Amino acid sequence: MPLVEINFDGIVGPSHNYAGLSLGNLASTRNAFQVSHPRAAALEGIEKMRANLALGLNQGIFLPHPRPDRAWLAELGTSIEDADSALAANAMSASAMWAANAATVSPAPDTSDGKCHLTVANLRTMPHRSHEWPWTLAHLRLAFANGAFAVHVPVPGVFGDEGAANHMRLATSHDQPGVELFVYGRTGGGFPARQHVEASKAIARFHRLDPERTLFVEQSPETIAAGAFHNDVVAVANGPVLFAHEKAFADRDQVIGRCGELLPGFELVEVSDGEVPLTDAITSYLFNAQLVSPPDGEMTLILPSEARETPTVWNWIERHLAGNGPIRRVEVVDVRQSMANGGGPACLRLRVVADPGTIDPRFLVDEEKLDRIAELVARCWPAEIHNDTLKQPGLIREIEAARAALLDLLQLSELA
Ligand code: SUG
Repeated sequence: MPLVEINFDGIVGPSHNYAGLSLGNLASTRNAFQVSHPRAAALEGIEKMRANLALGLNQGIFLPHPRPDRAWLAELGTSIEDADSALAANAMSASAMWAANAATVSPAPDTSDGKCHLTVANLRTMPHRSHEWPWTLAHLRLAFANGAFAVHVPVPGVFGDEGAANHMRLATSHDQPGVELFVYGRTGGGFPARQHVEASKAIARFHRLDPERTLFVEQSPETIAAGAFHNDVVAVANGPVLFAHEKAFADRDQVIGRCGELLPGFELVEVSDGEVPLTDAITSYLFNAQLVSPPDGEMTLILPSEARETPTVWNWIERHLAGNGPIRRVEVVDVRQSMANGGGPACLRLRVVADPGTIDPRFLVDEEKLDRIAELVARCWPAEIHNDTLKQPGLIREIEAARAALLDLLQLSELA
């Protein structure tokens, strides 16, 4: 079986809530303490996966992590019963749903040992995300146990790493050697720069990448200050195409020049600030789209519905489709519950280029498996969560039972 791209989506967990935990992520701050709808959120995510399957794409899943994270609270000398409300919110976050932050992935054609390398992200900048990695590692060690993969532990927490959200790959096609771009931020602005260049460099070494085909690119401080807390809020790549806002990178000309030199057939689809101001790009998540190559060959952009509701963005899309640019089709998906925490279609997925036959089939889905997961979600996920009830024993029991039922359904007791 040839190497294909598989999108692994994080199933939205039963504790999904709005706690305003991510400074610099404007949606998270804006929606702090709103009532969340975990059941609707998970069903939205499942519908997005169905849309991917309908395009003929391969689809995988990652599971919600145990919440509250009792082990993490114990490491802090407390428990969910005794923790104050701020710490309890950090232990209850369903943030592992944003699988783009799970790991950085370098497909086999790019690595000197011919393995697909994955490094789990340490996510150390935000306390509520800093305790995801042990469970992410457990997932990846199961899903990618085959010798075709090498799974690495996170780089030391002194250097922040947020995974694939700050990493892009350009290649003539998925199974050809690519050019990998690691995008980092410089500290010093009003909002945290969550990706450190030393973390990116360490990952490139562990992944045995060709230094000649690996670029370390600074994200423009202006975009971080405007609320683009990850590169994937202002740029996305697929095959030989880089789709980016003109302000995405600190040194735009150098990045574009190097990509052109390194990749024959490189195509830039750039959106100017005059066409779509940075603020519109960030609120609509135009670039936090999944840019994919379905088997019919029509490169497709999977956008959140907020993009259709933003006039500058939708006008740009209509103009692009009417012209002869590389993006030939647009699919609109409703992931509003995730968007309200700053997570668009691209945040919800981790891309892995691999032979599906080498992956533990429990982590792969088809329509029928999604039907069964959706039925369980509709039955077991809380309908809504008011942020001031996060410590209620009844809610916690419901959340823990929901996850246990999902592990049972998917026969993944190793993750209990
Ligand atoms: O890390 N939001 C996530 C959103 C992650 C989006 N991922 C990508 N861009 N790839 C974050 O900021 C909000 C949680 C809260 O406030 O309750 C949150 O964690």
